[in-house]
Amino acid sequence: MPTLLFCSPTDSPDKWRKSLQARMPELEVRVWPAVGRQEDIEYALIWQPPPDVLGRLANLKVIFSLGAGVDHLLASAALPDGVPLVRMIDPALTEGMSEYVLYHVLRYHRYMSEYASQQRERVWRELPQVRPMDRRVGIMGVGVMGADVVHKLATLGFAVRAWRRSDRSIAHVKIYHGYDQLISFLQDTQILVCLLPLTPDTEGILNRETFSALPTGAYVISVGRGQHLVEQDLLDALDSDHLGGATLDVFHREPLPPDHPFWSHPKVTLTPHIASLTNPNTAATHVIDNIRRLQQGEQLIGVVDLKLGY
Ligand code: NDP
Ligand code: OXD
Repeated sequence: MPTLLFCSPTDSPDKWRKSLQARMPELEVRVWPAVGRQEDIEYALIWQPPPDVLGRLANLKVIFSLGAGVDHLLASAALPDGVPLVRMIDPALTEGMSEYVLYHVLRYHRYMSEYASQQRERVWRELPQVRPMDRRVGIMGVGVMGADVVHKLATLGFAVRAWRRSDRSIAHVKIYHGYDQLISFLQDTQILVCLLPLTPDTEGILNRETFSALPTGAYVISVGRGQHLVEQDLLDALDSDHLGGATLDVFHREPLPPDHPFWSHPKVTLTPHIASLTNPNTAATHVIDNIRRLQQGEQLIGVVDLKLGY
C-alpha cells in the first residue's frame, strides 16, 4: 500500500487526507509524529518540518512541498540525497496570487491609497487618471505565478516588464534578465512586484540600491518572501518620499511582531502571508498526479533544481 507522511504545523491533516484519498483511495496517510514503520513511507508532504523528519525515511521516493516556495525545506531540513523535491503547482494557488497582485496594482494605479489618506483629512482633490498603457508594471520572477500575473496585467492593457534569470521571452512583455539588466528594469518600472523564490541569489534584493533605481513615487508589492526585503531600506525610501507606498504580504518574522513599525506606517499596507493559500481541495491533484506518474515511470511535474534553489 503506498504510504505518505504528512507534516505541517499549520495545514489540516484531516482535510488533506480526505482530498488525497478521494483521488487515490489506497493511499495510506500518516501524520507526523505518528510515523509508524519508517520503511513504509514512500512519500512526504510537508511544510516547515522539524530538521530530523526526512533523514530517517530510507524508502522515501518523493518529497512534496505544501507550498510553491521550498526555502522552508532547503533551509531547515536535511534532505536525503537523490530524492526529488517537488514544489506545489496548483491553478487555484496561481489564481489567488494573480487576484492579490492585480488588486494592489489597480489600487496604486488609480491612486486609491492617496484617496484614502485624502478622505482621512477631508480633502476633495482630483488626481490624474493615467491610462494602463502608460503605467509600467515590473514583475520580478515570471515562473508559474508571475507568468499568470503578467498575462492578466497585459490583458488589462498595462505596460508590463519582467525580470527573470534566463532570457526566455514572453509574448507582449519586455523581458530583462540577469543582474546586468536589473537596474535598467527598475528604471523602467513604476509599480514593482516581487514574485521571486528565496534563494541565496535573491535574498535582500529589495534594498536601498533597488529602491533608488525606481522612479520617484514608485510603489512596491512584496509577495515572494520576507527575506527579499531589507526592511530598514524600505522604511527609509518611504519616509524620504522616494517611494509612494508598499504592500507587504511576507516578512522576516512571521507573525509580524506587534511593535514592528510596518503595522502603523501610513504608506504600508500589510497582510498576514495570505496572498495565496494552498487549498487541499485542488492542490491534492498535483500530489496524486505525480505519485501516479512515478508509479508509471513518467517524469514528475514541478521538480526543484537543487542547485538553483527553485
Ligand atoms: P517559479 O519557480 O515558477 O518561478 C520563479 C521565477 O523567479 C522564475 O521566473 C525565475 O527565472 C525567477 N528567478 C529565480 N531566481 C532568480 C534570480 N536569481 N534572478 C532573476 N530571476 C530569478 O516560482 P512560483 O511562481 O511558483 O513562486 C514564486 C514564489 O512565490 C515562491 O517561491 C514563494 O516564495 C512565493 N509565494 C508566495 C505566496 C504568498 O502567499 N505570499 C504563495 C505562493 C508562493 P526563470 O524563469 O528565468 O527561471
Ligand atoms: C507558498 C506560500 O510558498 O504559501 O506556497 O508562501
